[in-house]
Amino acid sequence: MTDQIQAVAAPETELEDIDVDAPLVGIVMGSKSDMPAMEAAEKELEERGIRSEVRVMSAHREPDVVSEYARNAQMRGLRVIIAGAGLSAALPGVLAAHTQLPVIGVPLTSRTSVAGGLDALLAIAQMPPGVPVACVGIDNARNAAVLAARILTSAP
Ligand code: RP5
Repeated sequence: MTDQIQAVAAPETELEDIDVDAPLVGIVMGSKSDMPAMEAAEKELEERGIRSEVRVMSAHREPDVVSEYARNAQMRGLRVIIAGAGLSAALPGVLAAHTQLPVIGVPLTSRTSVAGGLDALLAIAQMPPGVPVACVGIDNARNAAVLAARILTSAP
């Protein structure tokens, strides 16, 4: 009898462990200086009722943090990652190297860009075959959020 009660109770315990408020979209950027441009993604997702989280981590300055975030993302319930970076914008590509989740890159016009963000756009878009990163327009974090919403609503 005790065993039967435990067998019935186990699934309830598992359900309690699932965080129903877990974010679906991770919004990541290479520097705090990217925040003003990337806030548009958070705002767009919020208006659509899509839960997101915002993190600052640099592919060049904190490669281990980026790798760990990407490796754990799917397990934590994330479904899409939006990654904004300027200059030699490695962040979206490095994230994509460590996760199977779709990654949407946002090239940013960093203060010290010598090419008005074109450097970041090429760094994000020109990924090697087999490791895709979607790329929206320069500073167009809002479009990244719209694309993330479309991915979320089209997946089964
Ligand atoms: C990139 O370098 C960041 O994404 C940012 O756009 C740019 C400059 O970073 P900070 O020097 O402002 O931290 O990695």
